[in-house]
Amino acid sequence: MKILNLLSKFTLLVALAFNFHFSLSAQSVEEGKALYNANCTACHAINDKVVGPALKDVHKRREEAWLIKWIKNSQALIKSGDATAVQVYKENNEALMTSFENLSDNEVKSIIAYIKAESEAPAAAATAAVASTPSAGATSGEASSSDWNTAINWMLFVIAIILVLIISTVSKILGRIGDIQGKPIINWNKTNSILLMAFLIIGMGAAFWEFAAHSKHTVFSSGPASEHGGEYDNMFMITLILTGIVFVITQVLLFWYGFKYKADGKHKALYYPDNHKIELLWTVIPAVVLTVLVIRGLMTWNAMMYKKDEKARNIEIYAYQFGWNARYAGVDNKLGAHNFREQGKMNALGVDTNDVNAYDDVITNELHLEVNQPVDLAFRAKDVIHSALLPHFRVQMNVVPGLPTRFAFTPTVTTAEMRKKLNKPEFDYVLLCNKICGGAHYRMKMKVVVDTKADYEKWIKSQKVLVNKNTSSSQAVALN
Ligand code: HEC
Ligand SMILES: [Cu+2]
Repeated sequence: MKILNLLSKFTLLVALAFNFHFSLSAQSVEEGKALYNANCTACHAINDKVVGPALKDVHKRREEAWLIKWIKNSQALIKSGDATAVQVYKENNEALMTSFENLSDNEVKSIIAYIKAESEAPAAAATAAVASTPSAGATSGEASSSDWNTAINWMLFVIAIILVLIISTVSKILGRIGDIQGKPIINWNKTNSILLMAFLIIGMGAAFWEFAAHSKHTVFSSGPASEHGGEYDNMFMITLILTGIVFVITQVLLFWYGFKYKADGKHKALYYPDNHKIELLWTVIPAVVLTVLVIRGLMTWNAMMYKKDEKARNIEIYAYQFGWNARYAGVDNKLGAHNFREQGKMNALGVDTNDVNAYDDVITNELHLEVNQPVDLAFRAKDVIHSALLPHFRVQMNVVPGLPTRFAFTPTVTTAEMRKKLNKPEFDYVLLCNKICGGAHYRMKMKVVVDTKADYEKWIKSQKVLVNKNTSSSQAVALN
């Protein structure tokens, strides 16, 4: 009955996987709330003016299309001369709102759905309106489509449970009949041995097919975009090939012997207690291979981590739930000090504005790097442990609150070159979070651009420095 049990468990697993898939694609007030909390609460409240105006009933004041344009890039809308945008901007003393171009239209719509639900919640409950949001949202089209998905999920779940019950009942009945007849109806030894072979052939075939079909979609297919990346890829490939060979040999032997020595009375395995030579061989060979791999890895790691380049440009990468900032050290190439006590609405990174080194620092929402120019990234986390992953540059480093980490590297391929190479005009490098750090972890990413020297200089000049030299440090203007 083992196989049947396994089969029923598998069905359950498939049903659960579907469940997961559906809940990911459903977008709703819930999603809007998470996005709003992650991106907007620094400057907005529903009922009160904070940095930006109160957002209550904004869906009534403005058209949806206008809101999408505004939220994605308010500055562009203002510059286009849109009368409403210019007016809102003026009314708020020309304060800057962050652009959210990485949000999709649907994500913006779910934020609007959330604002709408909050606006309609009774005023008294508005501040603690968590419980009221789902029902209020059910009136909008998107929320009802997610209700639909939930219904389908439950149906799948019920079907899976019924299947499990049927399969286990049938196998019980067959077992009983076999008992009565004194001879099992299903020969499990034979069935299992055939299933073992089937598993080997299908599983191995699928693994190789997966490789052939999808490896071109991995980050390895684009080749490394950094100086140390080639060495990293070599290490990866050598390890993959060695373990791949061992994997194939051991799996084939394992399943083949299971098949060959099934208890059918014909094949009897040889009893072979021990052989020192063979034991020695299969201990020493893996030990030597692993030692070589590890030593080589350590050498690569040391070369990558402990080279100190005086010319390297200092950039701080700041991680918070849920986003990234980059802080450039400016002309002096010295990052100003920081202090968590200074963290506030207008100084999200808590930069110490009394430190002269901070005056020319530049804070951005995009990471621009100059091609062939070494950079030294210093990582800092505001809240929980994050992990900075720059897949195309083969860089990853944990970002831990209170524990400075760093990684120095040199990008070698500009964004434009990579777009041409991949034949993807919309390609962009990314910095992703690689630690499950909370509800909106999945969208914690920052666009990375590798520029030519001229483009980089143009870009950095267009950014505002943290503290205008003509104003006193206490009047610091933070950028984001
Ligand atoms: C850095 C602060 C900041 C952040 C973060 C921010 N906003 Fe704003 N927002 C503003 C300011 C300031 C204004 C007023 C217009 C201006 O001066 O640019 C504004 C205006 C708006 C308006 C127009 C209001 C009206 O009366 O028409 C909407 C809508 C809006 N924000 C939505 C959002 C949403 C949604 C988010 C989160 C995705 C967000 N904002 C994040 C600062 C911010
Ligand atoms: Cu994170």
